[in-house]
Amino acid sequence: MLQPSKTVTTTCPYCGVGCKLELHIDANDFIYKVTSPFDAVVNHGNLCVKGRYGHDFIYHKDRITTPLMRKVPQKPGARTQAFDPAEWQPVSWDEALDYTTDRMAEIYQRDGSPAMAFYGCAKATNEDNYLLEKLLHTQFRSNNIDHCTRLCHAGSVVALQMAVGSSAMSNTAAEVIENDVFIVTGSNTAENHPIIAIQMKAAVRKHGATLIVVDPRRVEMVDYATLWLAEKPGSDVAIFSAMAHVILKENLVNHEFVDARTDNFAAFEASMEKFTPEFAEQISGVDRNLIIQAARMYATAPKAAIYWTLGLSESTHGTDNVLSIINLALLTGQIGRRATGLNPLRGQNNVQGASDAGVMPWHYPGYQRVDDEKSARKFEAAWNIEAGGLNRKLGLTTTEILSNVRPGGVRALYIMGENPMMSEPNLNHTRTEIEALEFIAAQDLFINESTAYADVFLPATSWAEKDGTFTNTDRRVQRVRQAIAPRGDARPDWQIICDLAKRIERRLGREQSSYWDYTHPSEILSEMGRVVPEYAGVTYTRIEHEGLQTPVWDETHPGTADLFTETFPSGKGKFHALDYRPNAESPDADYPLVLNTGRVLEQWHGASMTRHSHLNDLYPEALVEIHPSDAARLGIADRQAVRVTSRRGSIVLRAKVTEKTTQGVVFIPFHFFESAANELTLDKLDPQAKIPEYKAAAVRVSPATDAELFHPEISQPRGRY
Ligand SMILES: Nc1nc2c(c(=O)[nH]1)N[C@H]1C(S)=C(S)[C@@H](COP(=O)(O)OP(=O)(O)OC[C@H]3O[C@@H](n4cnc5c(=O)[nH]c(N)nc54)[C@H](O)[C@@H]3O)O[C@H]1N2
Ligand SMILES: Nc1nc2c(c(=O)[nH]1)N[C@H]1C(S)=C(S)[C@@H](COP(=O)(O)OP(=O)(O)OC[C@H]3O[C@@H](n4cnc5c(=O)[nH]c(N)nc54)[C@H](O)[C@@H]3O)O[C@H]1N2
Ligand code: SF4
Ligand SMILES: [Mo]
Repeated sequence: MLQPSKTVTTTCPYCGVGCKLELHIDANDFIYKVTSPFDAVVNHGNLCVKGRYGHDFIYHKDRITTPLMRKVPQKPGARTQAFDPAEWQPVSWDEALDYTTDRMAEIYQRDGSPAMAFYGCAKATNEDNYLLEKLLHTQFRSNNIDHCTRLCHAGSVVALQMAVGSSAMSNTAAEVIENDVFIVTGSNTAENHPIIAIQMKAAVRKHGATLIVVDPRRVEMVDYATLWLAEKPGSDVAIFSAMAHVILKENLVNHEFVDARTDNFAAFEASMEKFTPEFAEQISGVDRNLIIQAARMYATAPKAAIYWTLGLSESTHGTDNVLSIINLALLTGQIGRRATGLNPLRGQNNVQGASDAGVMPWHYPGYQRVDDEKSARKFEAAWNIEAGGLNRKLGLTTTEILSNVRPGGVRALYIMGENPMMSEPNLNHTRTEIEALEFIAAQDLFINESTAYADVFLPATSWAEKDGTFTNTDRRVQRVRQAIAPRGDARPDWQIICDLAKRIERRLGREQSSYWDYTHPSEILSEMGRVVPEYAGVTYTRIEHEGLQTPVWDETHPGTADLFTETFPSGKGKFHALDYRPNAESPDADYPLVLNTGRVLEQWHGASMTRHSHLNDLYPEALVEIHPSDAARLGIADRQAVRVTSRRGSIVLRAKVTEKTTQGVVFIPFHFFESAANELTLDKLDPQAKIPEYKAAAVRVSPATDAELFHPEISQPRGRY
């Protein structure tokens, strides 16, 4: 019999929508029910299956709640992922932290700052992430820090910075119900931002908005669309530039906006000449008339907006893809007003916040460049570092960190809450790099495919066991509240980092320099607000009931729902001339199909959380979606085992024969270690944003047998449940 004991209001730890949760907790500290209040500004009481049912991972028996150390330290080149509990021993926090300090200090004193690298965590709070970058910057004087934003919206962030000088969503997600026309592209919104999708569906069905979907997959939002541009993967620059071509030719340009608020129009206009609808049709396979109609609808609507996710950004031309839609918004003036704008839907619950907090290799908190003398001095003063002490050299990005492991390169990796052995492209390459590391410290809730390689495991508390803040996709800083006691000896990330930082400081003879004596995360957020102007006015008192949308310039500022109403942070918005470039790998006779990878509603990335939850029962196995015409040609039946092979690797999984994917394209979710999609993807990067090509690899599919479904070559720490 459940004994209701208390209710705690907090924020969902899964996606960037940032829904408000009420956790109902019994006398045994068990969260037995999750609800949401109807007056919640983001989600109006709605929750998706993860927000409502996805929290039982906190109590899973596999959760690690004591610090662990390898009995025999791993050797570079001979690291193993096999998680044999007999090889580990539980130790005290003092022992684990002293050992981590010694190993990292030793490597730093021998090889210097290039040897050190950190991964931050978009699941953890702003406060946790702010301290993690402060630790690396101040103690190891390195900028080799990054997180999953690089694998996610890096193309969007770089393009938006180039064109408008800001990288977040320009408008508030809920404004979608006021749009007259909206474009959704490269986003499976119904599965990945389900509560925003509810609002999009209402925009169409209740408020009469017109939806245009541009996506190679027949995602659920297509059911609500007036136009579906079912393109070939990688053809976005051609499609969106052809729309610009039509707008220019038919003089649907917003000249007033272009004259007053933009730069570089002439070069852009000239580069659009070649993007005729005929040319775009040839590249994309989309009927030219659909492109022309889409252009007219978007340009002539009183209020039109663009929402996009990874289909644009996760590409070797991700920056160009996003520049092509920014060009459209500037050309038509569909930006800087309510219910318009450029809206990248951010993925993780706190990827916006971890980026704002400076867990990135080229920036301090608040996007202040590490190679800018003025900002380096500012942070030296704030963190009590001698003048010239901070490193001015741009650091390595996520994928670059795991491509530079060698003597003279990266030697030690500190992973706070990421799972690169599931999320990085071309896992065979990633595996070789991880195996060559000299030291790995992991701070997570679970042993996963990556933390299994570590020398030391520092058990962190989950979001339900700590205080802090998350910043959601529309820049809203919201409270996360401790609802239950930490499991076992687990500690909040911010406390682990402070404890470690003080030890490292002492070990390196930097006694009493930077400040690490916080008693509560609110003090950390205040410190962040003193160095990040956009957060200056965010305090725990002000966000007690509702979050505030950054920028919040001071303690009386009300927050900002819509950006760029008067001007862009860069002054004028900059048009960019574009050329079409194909994907890094195109299908050929040996590998005739395109592999598209992504997500399903019930699972989360490498699935450390969801496969330790009952959510796993809802979608327990990887399936490769294949179009009926391709399946018939290859002699593949629904649910039959098949082998999918690329130039990098090969996996076996069951087929799902469905028209959700288009002809010539197969889709695999990347959540399942036993048939990990990233064994197949390629680690080619966008030259500007350094984001990998996750959405297009050339593969072949052939029938396999059930006996081949198990992969002994992929060891499996989570094979135990
Ligand atoms: N259930 C669940 N929800 C999640 C997550 C999760 O793991 N599980 N992860 C979160 C995170 S971190 C993120 S970043 C978001 C991601 O959210 P989404 O980007 O919606 O996620 P994906 O499933 O990768 O879908 C990418 C979409 O891009 C399309 N696409 C592929 N190639 C192309 C192309 O060349 N052009 C265009 N225009 N489209 C293309 C695909 O068909 C697909 O519809 O989801 C967040 N929400
Ligand atoms: N093929 C392919 N690959 C992709 C993508 C794709 O579309 N296709 N998408 C990419 C994208 S967009 C993303 S965002 C990445 C995601 O890649 P990752 O960030 O590597 O994936 P997660 O599985 O979310 O890892 C989060 C880890 O944090 C832990 N964790 C949860 N809460 C906390 C906490 O409070 N503290 C600590 N210390 N740890 C915590 C979890 O247990 C988990 O192990 O994957 C990328 N990889
Ligand atoms: S939409 Fe996102 S934030 Fe809302 S309940 Fe679902 S996973 Fe959580
Ligand atoms: Mo992401």
